[in-house]
Parts: sequence; structure tokens; C-alpha cells
Amino acid sequence: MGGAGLERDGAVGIITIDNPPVNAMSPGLPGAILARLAEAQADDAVEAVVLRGAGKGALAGADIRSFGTPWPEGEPTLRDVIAAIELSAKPVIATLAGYWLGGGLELALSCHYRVASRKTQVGQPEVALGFPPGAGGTQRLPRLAGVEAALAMIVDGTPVDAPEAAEKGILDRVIDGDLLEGAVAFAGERIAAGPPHALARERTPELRDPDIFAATRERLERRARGQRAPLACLECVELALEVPFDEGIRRERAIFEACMASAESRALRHVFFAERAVRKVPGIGKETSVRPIESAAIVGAGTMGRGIATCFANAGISVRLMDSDSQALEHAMAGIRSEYEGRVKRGRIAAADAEDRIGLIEPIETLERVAGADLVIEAVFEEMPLKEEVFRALDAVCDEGAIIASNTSYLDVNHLADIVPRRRGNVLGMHFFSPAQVMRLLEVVRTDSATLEALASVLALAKRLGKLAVVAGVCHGFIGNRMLEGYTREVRFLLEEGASPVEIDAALTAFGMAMGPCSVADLAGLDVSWRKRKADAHLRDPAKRYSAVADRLCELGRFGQKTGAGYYRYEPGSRAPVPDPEVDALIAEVAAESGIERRAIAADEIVERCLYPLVNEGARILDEGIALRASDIDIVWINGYGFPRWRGGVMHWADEVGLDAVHATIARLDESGDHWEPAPLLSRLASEGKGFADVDRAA
Ligand code: 3H9
Repeated sequence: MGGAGLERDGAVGIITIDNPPVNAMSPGLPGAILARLAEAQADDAVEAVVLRGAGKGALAGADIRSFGTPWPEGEPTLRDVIAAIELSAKPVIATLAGYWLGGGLELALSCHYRVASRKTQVGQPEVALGFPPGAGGTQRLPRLAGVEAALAMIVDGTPVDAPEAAEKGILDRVIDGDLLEGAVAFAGERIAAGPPHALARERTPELRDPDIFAATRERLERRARGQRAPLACLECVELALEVPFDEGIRRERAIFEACMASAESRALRHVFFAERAVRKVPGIGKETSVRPIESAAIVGAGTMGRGIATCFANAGISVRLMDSDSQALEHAMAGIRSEYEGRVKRGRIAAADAEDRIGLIEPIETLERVAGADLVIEAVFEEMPLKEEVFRALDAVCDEGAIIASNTSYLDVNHLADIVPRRRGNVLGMHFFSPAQVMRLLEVVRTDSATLEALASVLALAKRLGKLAVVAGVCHGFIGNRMLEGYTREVRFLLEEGASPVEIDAALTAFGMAMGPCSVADLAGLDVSWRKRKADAHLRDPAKRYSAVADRLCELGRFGQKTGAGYYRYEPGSRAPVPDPEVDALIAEVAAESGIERRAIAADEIVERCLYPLVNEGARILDEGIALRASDIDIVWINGYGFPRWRGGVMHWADEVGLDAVHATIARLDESGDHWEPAPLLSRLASEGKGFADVDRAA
């Protein structure tokens, strides 16, 4: 709950809001601020008030944890504080440091003046939580910053730094040096200047570009497909121009409350906490020792190896890229260079910085030269005998204490640890997603023998690399790819049963997936999984249904975009998928061979058939302890597989649907299909009327 204190410095009353770690507005805190404001008003010696945050000075806005439970009856709210400030005859100077976000910025906007330290960030990030600002931000910000700037900040949710905020008119002064001293001096100036002390609400919002709303609406309809909050933000800012201030405030509040109650907002708030929970690994804390990783080596200069090397260079860590094939190595280095040059051309990076980063990547041709690296990542072909060979060779050359990681996406990392018994504690999996230099997700695969120190060191490194690391246990495909198998299997079955690639992709993109599965397969290349299916053919249960659709496409050389044809056809130089009658005929032929009668399949069925296998396998993964918590699975699917963030991830979405309903459908499908046996955890939770979130809490 926290509190607020009042001190006096000459004629300036200083109210300090104190609710660690980020001074969020929990119930009780607004009441405490109101009480201090009243004391300052009553004290004749106080002529101006400075309002600031304790600790690092941040005000992160409303307490997100308190959403979803009713605000305690009779307890003052942030809006009461805002009203009191606007009634104050004594000027109130918000003094910003760190992050002033959401309700924090709204509080500042209601003050007579705002000063900030140079490194402060201000923003209205509410849209990322599924609602517009609800304490007047959409009405006050356009009056201070102008409509265009306010619209961008509120609709996109991206914060701006203090100098930019000052330029936009949000801040009155940026203070270098001691912030409190500067704020008190500023207050002194305002006292000396005397009234009027203008409020944002008294101003008229300035609009320069009358087309801005139409253009933004059009952009959102494309980019934020299926979501309510970004358009709600736009509607609220439009109100600032259309209706008087107080009516704008009332209507903003109504829209805020409706959005807050939506499934979209529940999902996005879930993701906010999931992103923070994922960093917490039982047994690892501040006291866990972490090995510094100053140099790394990557074995294998294919697409993944090259991408991973780039990640290290981007983080300023020197890295050796090893491949015994000198041509492959040359090709990789040329690719890295051309990618950096592209980024220089697009203005993303300065030419000198690009050169520095390229300079951090040293191509080497022999394994002996990885000696001395603190971390070695094996990124050779996905074949166990090859990986075993590399691990044996690394055992001979690596320093004692070096961490050896495999970038495998499926294989048994415990087995790889066994190849190097004396280093077992230092072997882990680091499953990067392609393109490695772009994708934020990293599955850190924890072997049975990995030490906490090795795990903590890799997690700390992941943070330096800017990755969102999710710890996964060892199993075939870990979290993400293990779940993916059921998804792609059902796509093929649905094709045989009568759905076209276009229908499947449309159903899933309408659900919110970033791309449809047939388009994804064409982009990634169908040959990779074909090779894997052929290698694993002996493991397949011949009694179970198997679809040959994808194999048959590959037999025709249709490997996807790279060959100009896969599930779709592609015109030369184009990435736009064109439906192909040849594919329709091939699918019909495969279906006939298997005696499948084809039928029209509705979008809802496509979504359930494709996504429920994810839920079912996710339940097994959670039950087996492969994932530490259900929300970690959500993080994997949102960041690695294009699952819509605003649906909260696979497991949260299933909770929203209701596990009893999900279970009932899976049980029904199990009666006629042979891949649908409900996971025991799913059955149990469904029968108990619980959700996956209940398992999280128990963990
Ligand atoms: C709002 O204001 C609505 C209004 O318009 C209307 C009101 C009427 N609440 O991220 P970190 C916790 S909506 C509760 O690791 P960092 C966080 O969970 C709000 N808890 O630190 C974590 O806890 P734990 C609009 C919060 O330094 C700890 O603080 N505001 C809140 O990397 C540290 O957080 C936002 O959307 C909160 N508001 O980043 C801002 N904020 O240790 C949300 C943080 O138990 N917050 N926590 O895991 C942020 O973006 C970042 O936390 C911030 C600090 C940039 C502030």
C-alpha cells in the first residue's frame, strides 16, 4: 500500500510518494497523498508543492495487480488526487525521475508544472495492457503536447525521454544535476512569478493534421487486427477535440472501464506478469554465482551459427565463428557484412558501429581455436552423430569451466552432456529461433546435470544478448517445437479432410496468429521437416493416421518460397502466396488414397483442431515439469510462434475458453481420432473446474 510524506524546504512543501518498488498507486496510497496535500494547503508557510516519487523517483501508474478486484469501498482514488491538485490554489510541481508512466504521467499532467531529470521516460503505455489511459491522459496530453504527438504516444504506448517530452511541451524543464534542488528552485521561481498557474485542462488541444485520425485508424486496422484497445485509445483522443473537457473525461472513463473488463485486457495483463515471472527460476537468486562470459565461440557457420554470432557482436561480446568448410565460413562472413551494411543504409546503425561489431566476429577454421572461449555454442546440422562428434572434439580443446551449449531444436541434450562426462555440469541447450539475431525468444534447455551456476550464467548472458529466456527441461522439441508437432499434424489432416491452405491460413490469422501455418511452412522451407520425418519414420506408429500431404509436395520439389512453390505458388521475386490448383489436386489425390471423404470445414473447427493440440501438449509439458509454469509456455508461443499476445498465449487462452469446454472437445475428437488422448492434467483441472493459472499459483 505504501504511504506519502511531507517535508518543507522554505516555502516549498515536498510530498514524497513511497510504495516500492515502482510507487504504483495501490489502494491506500491516493488517500495518503490527499492527506499530505491537505496538510500542505493548510500550512500557510507553504506556497508551492513539489510532488515526487521515493527511491529512484519512478511512478509506474496504477497498480496492475489490483485490477480485476474491486477498489475498496470509500477508499480515495488517483482521480481524487488529480481533482484535488486541480483545485489547489498553490502551484503543484510534478518532479519526475526514472519512469513516469500511465497513471503516473496522468498525475503529472494534472499538476501546474512538470520538471524532470534528463534520463526520465514518460509515457502512456496502457494500450499494452488492453485499455486506454483512464485518469484523463487522453484529454490532458493532447492539450499539452498537441494532438498528433499525444495520439502517437497513447495509441502506440511508446514512452519518450525527457528532452523529447520537453520539446513536445509535456515538461516545463529538464534538470541536470540534483533533481530535488532543481525542482525546489523551479518552485521558487513560480512563487516569485505568482499566478496564474495554468492547468492543462484550461488549454485547447492543437490539431495540425486533420487527416491524422483517418490515417491512424487505417494503420491500426491493418496492424492491430482483432484488438479493441488501440482503436479505443484513438476514440478517446478524438474526444479531446470533439467535446468539452469534463465530458471527455467522463467518456474516457467509460471506455477505459469497458476495455478493462475485456478478455483482451485480461490477456495482456497476464502477459505483463508472465514476462516478469519467466525470469524467476527456483534456486537461482542474487546469491547464485554467475560466471562472466567475455568471449564466445560458435561451431557451425550455417544460418543459425551466423545469426547467433551476430547476437554476440550486437551485445559487444567478442565471438569466434568456426567452420571447417572455408567456403561456408566466407559465405557466412559476407552475409554478416551485407546484413550490417543493409542496417547502415536503413539508418538503423552508424557505419562505424557496424564495423566495430563485424570486428568482434573472428572467422576460424579449426576447432582447436575455440580454446579459451568462456562459452561455446554448437550449431551444426541437426544430426545426433555429428553433434556427438563435435562435443567429443570440444571436450579435448575447451578450457575447464567453459560452458558448452547446443543449439539443437529437438535433440536430447542430456545425451550430449553424457558425451562429455567430466563437463556434464556445464552442458546446456540454447535453442535460438530463426533469424537468431532478430527473434527475442531463447529456450534455455536445462539438462539433468547442469549446475545452477551454469544455468544462472547462461540466463545472465541471455539478458545481455537482449533475449527473453525461458527455461525448459529436456524432451523431444522442448516446449515450443514439441507443441508444434500437433499443430502441423492437424493442418495436414484438415487439408485431407477438405480445407484449403487459404482457408486454414485465413482461419488462423483471423484468430490472430501472425501468419497462417501453410504460409509459415512455405517461408521456413518444407524440406527441413521432411528430412526429419524421413529420419524418424521408423519411430512412427504404423497403426496411427499419417498424412503424406507435405511429403508429396516435397517429392515434387515444392520446398516453399525458396523454390517458388510449396503450399502456394510464388511469382519470381514475390513473397505473395498464390493459391495453386496443382496443390488442391494433389491433396484430393492423397485424401482419396486414404479413403477420406472431403467436406467443407468451418473456420471455428479449423481453429479448434489446430490449437487444441497445443493446449493438450502444453498440459503434458507442464505436468512433466518441462516448463516451470503455464505462463512460461505462453511466453514461448507468443515470442517464438506468432501466437497473439492479446490472447495471452496458448495456456491463458485455454483458461479463458474454459478447460471443461476444451477438454470436452478433445475427448470428443479422441473418440474418432488417434492423436487426441486428453492429457491427465487437463482432465484433472477440467473436472475440478480449475485453470492452468491455478497450477501456476501452486508452483
Ligand atoms: C494505469 O496506470 C491506468 C491509468 O491510466 C488509470 C488509472 C485509474 N503495478 O518491470 P520490472 C512490478 S495502468 C504493479 O521488473 P523494470 C513488476 O511486476 C499502468 N506492479 O522493473 C515487478 O514486480 P516483481 C500503466 C508493477 O525496472 C517490479 O514492479 N503503467 C507495476 O525493468 C519491477 O518491475 C505501466 O504499464 C505496476 N504498474 O521496469 C508501467 N509496474 O519484482 C508498467 C511494475 O514482483 N511497468 N511493477 O516481478 C513497467 O513498464 C516497468 O515495470 C517499469 C520498470 C518500466 C516501470
